[in-house]
Amino acid sequence: MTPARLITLEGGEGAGKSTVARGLQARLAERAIRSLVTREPGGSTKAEAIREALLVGQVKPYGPFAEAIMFYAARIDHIEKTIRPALARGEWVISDRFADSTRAYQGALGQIDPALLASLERVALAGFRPDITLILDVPVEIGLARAAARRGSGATDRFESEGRGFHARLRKAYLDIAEREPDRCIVLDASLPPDDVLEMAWAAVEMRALAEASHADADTALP
Ligand code: Z5A
Repeated sequence: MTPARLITLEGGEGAGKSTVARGLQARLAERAIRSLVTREPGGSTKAEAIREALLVGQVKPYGPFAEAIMFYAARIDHIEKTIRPALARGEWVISDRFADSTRAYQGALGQIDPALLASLERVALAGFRPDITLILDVPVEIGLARAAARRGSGATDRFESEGRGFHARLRKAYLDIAEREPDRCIVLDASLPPDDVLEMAWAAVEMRALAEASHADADTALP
């Protein structure tokens, strides 16, 4: 049997993560693989409550490190209540954002020593990590234009309202993560049309997660 995998989708505003998440779930279903699409911040009852506070900017006055801690409080509940149980049931999990978002966003907001963020991640995750992370890379202007078009006349949230410089630092932060962890991360050109992005995402999942799963099956098969 194919072991369940945790796939995370990362990227800046309007990169197309939710679109790819739905597409990957459909592709997995064609292979008769059950999956759960979830998101961060959120994905469990308590984490969704924390999401609300974070996105309206209630934690902003306490500074980026306090925000990082709150993202981790939500993440711990999300892992325990949603992600681990789904993996234990044999369902693949596709999470729209995960720990790299804290590295990139709270890191890009500045003033946080990367070593401090890394310590927080180490303590909170205790080695738990995604099997594969797809980083949807899109030029800042394109991502912000997509997010604005989708939002219409609705209000921007805490992070959408940050300036262009922030979003440029964010993009670089994600590319740096991918460069440091090439075994886990794959960067996709998310400026292409949705169908092309999904094709690339699916090819990456087939190559990394499904191929590894087949090898694992072969390794454990009886002669
Ligand atoms: N945050 C943080 O700071 N620290 C953390 O640790 C975590 C999160 C976990 C969550 O916002 C915020 O929390 C986020 C980071 C911060 N910052 N903001 N803002 P959210 O969950 O509300 O939003 P988001 O994660 O940024 O996602 P998004 O803006 O909704 O975008 P998306 O999921 O990447 O894109 P989409 O919904 O799939 O597509 C957006 C639009 O573009 C939509 O109209 C699509 O039809 C269109 N689209 C999608 N793909 C394409 C392509 N390929 N071509 C053309 N148009 C496309």
